Amino acid sequence: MNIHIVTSNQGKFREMCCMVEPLGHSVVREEIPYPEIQADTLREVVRFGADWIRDHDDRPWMDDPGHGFIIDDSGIFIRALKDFPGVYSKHAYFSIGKPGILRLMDGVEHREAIFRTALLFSTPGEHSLFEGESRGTITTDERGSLGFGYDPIFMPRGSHRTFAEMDVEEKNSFSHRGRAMQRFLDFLGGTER
Ligand code: ITT
Repeated sequence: MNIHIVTSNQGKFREMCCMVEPLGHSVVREEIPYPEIQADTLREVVRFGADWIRDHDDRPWMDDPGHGFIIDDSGIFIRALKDFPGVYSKHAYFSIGKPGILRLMDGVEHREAIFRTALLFSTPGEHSLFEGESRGTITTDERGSLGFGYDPIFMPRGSHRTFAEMDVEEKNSFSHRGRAMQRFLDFLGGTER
């Protein structure tokens, strides 16, 4: 399968490539700016985005059944903040950033959070949705320099290190995106068998 990963985020691309390439699929990154609607769920965001891309983009491979594209919308849902930033994760990242999140969590004892990914794979005539989540906690300070986004402040359950203290393979083994990708790859394996 030829897989086109539509993302502006190099970090996401690296994580997905790392899981897909060893299976022999060809992977390319596509910069197709699509509107990210403000919706209640990540699922709605990727469904709208994929429909929009199919309606507005006419790259030659779009109609080839041997080619499909992926879009991924992710967010971090912090229980003590009533699931904020959640679907607003991108906006929060560029406004208050990680320091702002840590300030909101100042003195908070119960620091549980869930990272979620909705990943949509689109081939001509079919959309398939895969989800993944990773439960963990928000740290009290930033730790680590790997990864991207909120990685330095999220520690998955079962580890004493943040995602930013893990290499790509290790993060994938714990992460929301790694789990959604695994579901996608299982699906792909099933359809190609
Ligand atoms: P796209 O072009 O693929 O949409 P994006 O960076 O806009 O890339 P999202 O809307 O899915 O991606 O992400 C919302 C925010 O959450 C954004 O600030 C990301 O940096 C951050 N984020 C997403 N996945 C993450 C992960 O695995 N680890 C840390 N931060 C993440």
